[in-house]
Amino acid sequence: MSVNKDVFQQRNTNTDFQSHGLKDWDAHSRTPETLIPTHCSFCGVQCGMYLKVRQGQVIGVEPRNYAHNRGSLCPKGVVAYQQANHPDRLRYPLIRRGGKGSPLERATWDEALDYIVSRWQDLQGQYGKDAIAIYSGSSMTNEKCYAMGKFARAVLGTRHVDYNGRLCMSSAAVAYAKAFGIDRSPIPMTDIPNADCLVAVGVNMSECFPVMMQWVWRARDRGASLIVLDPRETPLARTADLWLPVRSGTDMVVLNTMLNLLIQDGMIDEEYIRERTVGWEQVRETVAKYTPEEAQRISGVPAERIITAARMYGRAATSLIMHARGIEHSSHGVNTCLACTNLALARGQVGKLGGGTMMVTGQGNGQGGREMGQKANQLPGYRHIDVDEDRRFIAQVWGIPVEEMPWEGAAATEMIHLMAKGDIKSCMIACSNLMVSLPDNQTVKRALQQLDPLIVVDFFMSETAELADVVLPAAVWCEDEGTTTNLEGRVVKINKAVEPLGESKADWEILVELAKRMGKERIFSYRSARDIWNDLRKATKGGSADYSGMSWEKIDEEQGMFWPCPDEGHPGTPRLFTERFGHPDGKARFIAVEYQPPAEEPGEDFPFRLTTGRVVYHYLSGNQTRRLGFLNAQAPEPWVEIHPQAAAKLGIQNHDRVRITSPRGSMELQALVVPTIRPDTLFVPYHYGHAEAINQLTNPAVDPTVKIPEYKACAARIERIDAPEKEGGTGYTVNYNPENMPAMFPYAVGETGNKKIKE
Ligand SMILES: Nc1nc2c(c(=O)[nH]1)N[C@H]1C(S)=C(S)[C@@H](COP(=O)(O)OP(=O)(O)OC[C@H]3O[C@@H](n4cnc5c(=O)[nH]c(N)nc54)[C@H](O)[C@@H]3O)O[C@H]1N2
Ligand SMILES: Nc1nc2c(c(=O)[nH]1)N[C@H]1C(S)=C(S)[C@@H](COP(=O)(O)OP(=O)(O)OC[C@H]3O[C@@H](n4cnc5c(=O)[nH]c(N)nc54)[C@H](O)[C@@H]3O)O[C@H]1N2
Ligand code: SF4
Ligand SMILES: [Mo]
Repeated sequence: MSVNKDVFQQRNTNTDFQSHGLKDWDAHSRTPETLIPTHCSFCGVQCGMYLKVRQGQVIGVEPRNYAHNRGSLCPKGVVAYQQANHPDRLRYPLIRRGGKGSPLERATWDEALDYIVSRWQDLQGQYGKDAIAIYSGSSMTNEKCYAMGKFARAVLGTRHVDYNGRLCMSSAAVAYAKAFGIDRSPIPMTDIPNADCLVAVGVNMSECFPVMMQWVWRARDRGASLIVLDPRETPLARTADLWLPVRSGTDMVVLNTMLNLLIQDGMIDEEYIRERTVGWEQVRETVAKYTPEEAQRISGVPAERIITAARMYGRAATSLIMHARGIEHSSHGVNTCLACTNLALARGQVGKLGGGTMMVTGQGNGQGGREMGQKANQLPGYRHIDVDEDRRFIAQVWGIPVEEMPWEGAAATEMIHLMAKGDIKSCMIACSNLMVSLPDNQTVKRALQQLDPLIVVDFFMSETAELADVVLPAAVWCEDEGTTTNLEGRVVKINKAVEPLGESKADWEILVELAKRMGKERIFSYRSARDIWNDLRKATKGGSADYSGMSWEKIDEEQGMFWPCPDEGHPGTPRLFTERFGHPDGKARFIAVEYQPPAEEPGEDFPFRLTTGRVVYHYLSGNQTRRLGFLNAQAPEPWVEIHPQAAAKLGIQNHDRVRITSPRGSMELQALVVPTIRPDTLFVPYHYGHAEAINQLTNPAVDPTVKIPEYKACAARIERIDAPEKEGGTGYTVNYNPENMPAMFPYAVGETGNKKIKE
């Protein structure tokens, strides 16, 4: 571990501490004894950082010049360290000794773990192995995610293991597996500057991946054009050449229309299509009926903007479509992602330097989390649980008979139904806060209350842990080591800065303790994260996400390594598909997809489209960031964004208390009247709990293939709190005419023409 102490001591004595009137000891107490190189605990960028450690405590953070963040950190990154000594940390296990309804009381680890194991053994004896479920998360290292999947299948023998990535980018994952044969961003973010045209589809990059923006700016500096599809004029859209203010859930119609226009204008790459793809004819026939006029009617984007977008995209020599949850959180998420891959393949972009498509995966280890075998249908290395050869391989690595390997279990969203029905009797949730993050959360609450015991592993008391029968205190990220795989497929090393606080334990250690009590020590006896790393390298060998050739040391030397990396001499694979795609014939697949509306559309009672998402200050369910200093001060409660025209019609003024209601529930919050949202749309950030959780209102409809929820489109109404209740709807219909768009969106920039498109 590199310790740069001299530089620091020198810098601190030379700073202006004295000139600010601070005493010597102030300066001194901030002087780190050690700098631990590591990465941020939050989003999928996984910025490099140094943690400053003094007397066994993390006291601050310093920039680290890593290959993809180049010393930058965003507002969340600079306070992530404050989690380590936070006064709210859970320090010892808690248990409800008097059963449901009794208080959570302090327990010893032995008491808590013995209780869990004896209940699990009873339940499995009575109802079978699948009576227990594991629900995990991708903020954990690869080592922990791998341990979760192996624990569920090899120790508990249950088929029910899934994770919060199901709620995240699982639709994009399926789309890439179908189109390209491998589920990973084909290029690293450092390639973005090579693009001549960037298309951002449903990604609020400036707020959600702030440090990634530097690569977009570099492309812009080179003259790249930027097109943004989003119902809100996000900070990124405000800098774009072209903003397409698409109605939530309708992107597909715009994307298919763009492809049709490319065909009509002869802007497709015939040779690439012939040499490197299959399935083109059907796609061409399908998109032929998508006209700009019809697209305008459905999506609300003016036809001429769609035409301009197609030309801008079509003319660029190198073009890159970047997409995230705006299109993926949809009951047709897989298909909309396929509309993106179809476009990029038709332009011959995938496999090109800086071109193609890029799914912008969200969680810190969102990419690795889905490759390690904690997903219902997958085994480590991106192996498939229904393929005989894959089952045999993993059973042998784990040392269990293949007959004992469970088959595919329920997706996270389906588990809720099985809990409500009583098929799943107990669940251990680690690294997830379902009461904030799952749609229609009142149904979720009823399901979780059926479980006995519900076990939650977390380092802060969460809205979900409040319902638990047993709460186990986890270590935070800087109290353990391991690896994460960022949104590029770059594997980075997380280092341990300090010992776990209080009695808290790393998630994998908790599993080891449970396995021992279940008599499964032989197959689950890890003594360190490195033991697990070595095991997972074996387990991923030969899979599409092959980590077997990587070592922790080489990861550090190379500033991250990209999978697949099949042997120790292999340099890793930053760019995929340069020669072949992942399908056995090496070719990409065009897949014809048709527009279908969201599962719930506005009507008389619920005239608005409600969409949800993030703001820069908070992370996911907010259980971490709602406790961190200035982040919470900036956004202490949720709000609803509403366009001035809609607000005026309803007599709503900025900061008024309003009530929003969907077919599933109702909540009160503050109105933020902004000209940056479509007049028929409402937006609420989802980072809050209890009465402030927007998931009281969202639609639990899911994509049929992958079961990802439709967080981005449901029907809702809004009224001022003091407005009289009306029978049979609000009497307000949203009358939005795309032709009037410039007047409605004073900030709409249109095509500025100030960027040169390179031929
Ligand atoms: N600050 C912050 N950063 C984060 C996170 C966080 O919680 N906070 N979470 C991380 C995680 S796990 C994730 S998944 C990512 C998410 O990153 P993003 O996907 O960028 O974030 P979201 O806010 O979920 O949605 C993005 C945009 O989709 C738009 N949108 C809504 N409906 C539609 C639609 O139908 N079509 C289109 N084109 N756009 C639509 C919204 O207006 C929003 O601007 O962020 C990661 N980074
Ligand atoms: N309405 C709406 N809902 C959404 C979304 C949306 O856009 N709109 N986005 C969805 C998306 S993309 C996502 S990814 C999900 C995320 O949903 P969740 O997974 O429920 O959210 P998190 O806040 O990440 O939950 C992680 C919990 O585990 C804890 N934790 C963090 N790291 C660790 C660890 O290493 N070990 C343990 N044991 N605990 C840990 C945190 O304190 C927190 O309580 O939310 C989804 N829900
Ligand atoms: S961009 Fe993401 S990884 Fe980087 S500092 Fe911000 S939250 Fe952390
Ligand atoms: Mo996510």
